[in-house]
Amino acid sequence: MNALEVKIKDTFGTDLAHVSNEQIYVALLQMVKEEASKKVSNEGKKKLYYISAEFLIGKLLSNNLINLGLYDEVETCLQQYGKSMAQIEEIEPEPSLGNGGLGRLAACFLDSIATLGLNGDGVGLNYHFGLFRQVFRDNLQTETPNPWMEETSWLTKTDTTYRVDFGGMSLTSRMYDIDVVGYEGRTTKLHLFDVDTIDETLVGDGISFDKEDIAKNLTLFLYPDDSDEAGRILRVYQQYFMVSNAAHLILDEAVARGSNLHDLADYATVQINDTHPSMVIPELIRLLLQRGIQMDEAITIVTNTCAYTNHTILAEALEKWPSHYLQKAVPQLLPIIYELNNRVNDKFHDKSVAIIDDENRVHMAHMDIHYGYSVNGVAYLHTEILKNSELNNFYQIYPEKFNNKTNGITFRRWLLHCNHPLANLLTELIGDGYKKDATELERLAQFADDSCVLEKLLAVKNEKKRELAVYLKNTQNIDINPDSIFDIQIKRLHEYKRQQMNALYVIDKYFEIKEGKLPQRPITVIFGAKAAPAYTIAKDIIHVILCLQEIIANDPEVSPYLSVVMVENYNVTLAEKLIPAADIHEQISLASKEASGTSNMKFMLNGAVAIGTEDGANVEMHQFVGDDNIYIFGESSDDVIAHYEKADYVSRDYYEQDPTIKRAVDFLVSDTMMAVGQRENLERLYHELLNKDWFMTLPDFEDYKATRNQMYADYEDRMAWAKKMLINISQAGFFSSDRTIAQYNEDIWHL
Ligand code: 26Q
Repeated sequence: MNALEVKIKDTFGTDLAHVSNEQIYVALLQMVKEEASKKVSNEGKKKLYYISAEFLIGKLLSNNLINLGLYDEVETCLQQYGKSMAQIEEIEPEPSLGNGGLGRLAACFLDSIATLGLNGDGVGLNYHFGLFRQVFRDNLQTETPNPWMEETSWLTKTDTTYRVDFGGMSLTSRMYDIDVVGYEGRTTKLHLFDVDTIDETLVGDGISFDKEDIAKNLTLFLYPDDSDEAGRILRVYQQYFMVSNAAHLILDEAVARGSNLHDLADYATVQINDTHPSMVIPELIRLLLQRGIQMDEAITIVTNTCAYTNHTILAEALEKWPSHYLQKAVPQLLPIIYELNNRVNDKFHDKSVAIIDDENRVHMAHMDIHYGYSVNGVAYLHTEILKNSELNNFYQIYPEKFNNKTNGITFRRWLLHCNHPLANLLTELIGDGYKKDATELERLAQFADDSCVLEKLLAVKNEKKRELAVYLKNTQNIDINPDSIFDIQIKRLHEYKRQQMNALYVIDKYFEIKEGKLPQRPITVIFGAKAAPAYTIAKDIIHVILCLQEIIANDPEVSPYLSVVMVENYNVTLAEKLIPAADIHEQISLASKEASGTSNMKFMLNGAVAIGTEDGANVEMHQFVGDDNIYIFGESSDDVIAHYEKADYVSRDYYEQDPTIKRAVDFLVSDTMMAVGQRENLERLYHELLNKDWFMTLPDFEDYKATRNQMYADYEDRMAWAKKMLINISQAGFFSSDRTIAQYNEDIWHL
């Protein structure tokens, strides 16, 4: 009997032939937890604490089996009983403890920290409901709760508890752990803090809940973005709860490893993932004061311990908490924040670098930059923009603190787990060294003109496209034609990401087909995106896409050549199915706005070709693959930044001067759209594009259209296209999160 058979026998007293898939899942989960706990955890004198409000870990079963080296054995065993891992995976709920890129990055980083043997843990919150489940009704997004914790889950309850004080009350926390299994079985931990008093029955209609009783609701929900006004103060409670627990843990563990706290920076380093955990700075100072250290020294110690990562230049996403929020939720921190602010003001007579502004708002990023030892951006261009424009005043003061760490992705999940046929082909061609050293993918380049290899690559893509078609049919009752071009845009719905520009292209193509200008091959445009529940325009854009989906599907003139599909409830699990099946991926953010992007890297690794602006990590991808293997269009970030400075962009001019644009925009409020959509939503988006278009879709439209059409034409030379796919894969090695984490360690953490 192998390990799984033994486990089934021990747990259920019977054999594999007589248990349900649910029982197999439970047995495998327990087996993996036991195997993981037997592995050595990474150790060392100095330890990293990666604090993040989000860890979008996704399903863990297959990934952990792969990393433990057990996957093949389990799959073979299941197959003997007529079952497969794919069926068992379906049973696992996805822990969606993140919104998007930032949370998924944190999850990839933990995988790499474990794999590289670094002494580092993640610290976050144990949300009872992950990011809302998206349900489409009447072509509109609605939200329902998304539970993920079941009786048997990946969580292990620990005995670690702390008292966390808030204004007027205190709570007792509890730490839960998830083992993070790196490749070949090295482990670290993800610590998720919770309170025992959470009341899941508070949840009312949809995802609404009583926001008053903190003891009952503190960790109930992950915040779906920052546009929900009502819950902001609860967000402050959450953030403080997270960092206060982290700070206690950090100090206790450092002391246990031999620190006298004066030397804390030799024992601990804290990576602050965006500003959500920024209160860890004043909290650590507060705890050091309590333990008898003087203010001057406490500030120095903490400054030498904390490092900050910035993930955005969008002003509205930079957290500024009104001081009365902090006064209410965490009054004990305010005197410390005032002290930090006074020191800044005494030293620099420049309001733009103050921590507290004239409206009494606390700028979390400013605190991080003054009182941390490192500030990093997440792609080359992003870091340059931080240094030269957004944070230039800070860069002038602390040039030595600024550094770039271009994001990366874990190849275990985004290739080995999600694309077995491709991984097998790569192993056949270049051996399996690439699984540990991603730069070995470069060896693929020798096959760039080998038609036999290129055919195989196309066959793998074809297989994954067919698999996706079956999956979407079975799970969402969506029909797609696997012989069409799959052109995919998947990411949070945000105006700066410009899903609306993609939709305008679809409208234009619809008109062309109506006029008899037919595509050489059918095109399937696939979207996946959740909009923050309070982000009205984002929801309007989803509405437009769903309306287009319906109109085109029901139009026999158009549907043989074009189809639009918006998958429901886009999440990590769906990404793992969509990415391997993509021919083309859309990375079309307004230049300067996307800090990095990480799905771009996942698509590249899976042999899809990008259409994109020179934004975020696209810039580096372009440098790696060269002009022939990526389709770049649109205004440069410099020009975009200049438009904002001069405030000289008028969308109506483009609308009036370009009949193609006018035709597409007008269609939003046409009778055809009104017949399937809501007037209010459609008119609002129409007026938004006409009168504002803050993210400048119209000026880039013609270039976008021409570039995309060129791409479809080039797709017809199948060998030339396969070569582009191969070059993309061969150049993806740089975007491994193992490389990113090695650089964090080398330049920032020094573990
Ligand atoms: C802020 C305040 C209150 C409530 C929520 C928030 C909030 C939540 C999530 C603010 C921002 C986020 C998420 C940001 C994010 O995902 N940024 C992305 O980070 C990726 C990893 O670095 C980049 O690749 C993307 O470019 C960037 O958009």
